[in-house]
Amino acid sequence: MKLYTTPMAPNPERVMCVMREKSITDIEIVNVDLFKGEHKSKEYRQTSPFAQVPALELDDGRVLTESKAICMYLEGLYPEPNLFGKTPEETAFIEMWDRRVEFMWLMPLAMWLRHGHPGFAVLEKQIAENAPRGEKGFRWFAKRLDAELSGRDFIAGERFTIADITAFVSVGFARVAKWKPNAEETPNLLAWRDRMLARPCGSK
Ligand SMILES: N[C@@H](CCC(=O)N[C@@H](CS)C(=O)NCC(=O)O)C(=O)O
Repeated sequence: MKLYTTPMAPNPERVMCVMREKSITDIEIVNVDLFKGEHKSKEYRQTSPFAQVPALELDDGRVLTESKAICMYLEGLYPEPNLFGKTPEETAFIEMWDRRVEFMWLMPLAMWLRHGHPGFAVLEKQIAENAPRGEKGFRWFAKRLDAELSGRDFIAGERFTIADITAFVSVGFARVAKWKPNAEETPNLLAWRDRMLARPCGSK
């Protein structure tokens, strides 16, 4: 299999984190340079019709896109360690948190950066008022998540899951906005981030 990816970009990084946690090393990595517009080429669009990364080309030539779908596929192929839940209840609670983190944290962050950071003008027709809306949503959810983490070590419960991965790639992407968890405002998030950095997911 072949994974089309881009270093530092949050959605591909979600898949790369799953690969590191599951010690998956037999997938060929192909880097696509978004800032050079390689993903918009006619050739790449034949692989990924929406011109996005990540994209996983299967051995039979079919292509799977959408980071979460790729992560779920890898979970099926490499079940250990389990990241998506072992019982209906656990799976549902993990999914609840993963969706919250993706939609209420990663997406506002993407809006903040894509509309507010000059480096992203090549990818986005920037609308200035979207940046503060995204920033506000991102900062609000950071505080909300910090409060949740005062009572547990991981985003979705008592163990590391895909929800931690989605949150961890969000924190990585937030560095571009010069945002980091800090001891004054988000101490629990800071401690959680340090736990993530000590895992395979955090090692590059
Ligand atoms: N929902 C998709 C989103 C994929 C996505 O937005 N990828 C970004 C990189 S993180 C991309 O390829 N952007 C290209 C562009 O904006 O032109 C997923 O989860 O894979």
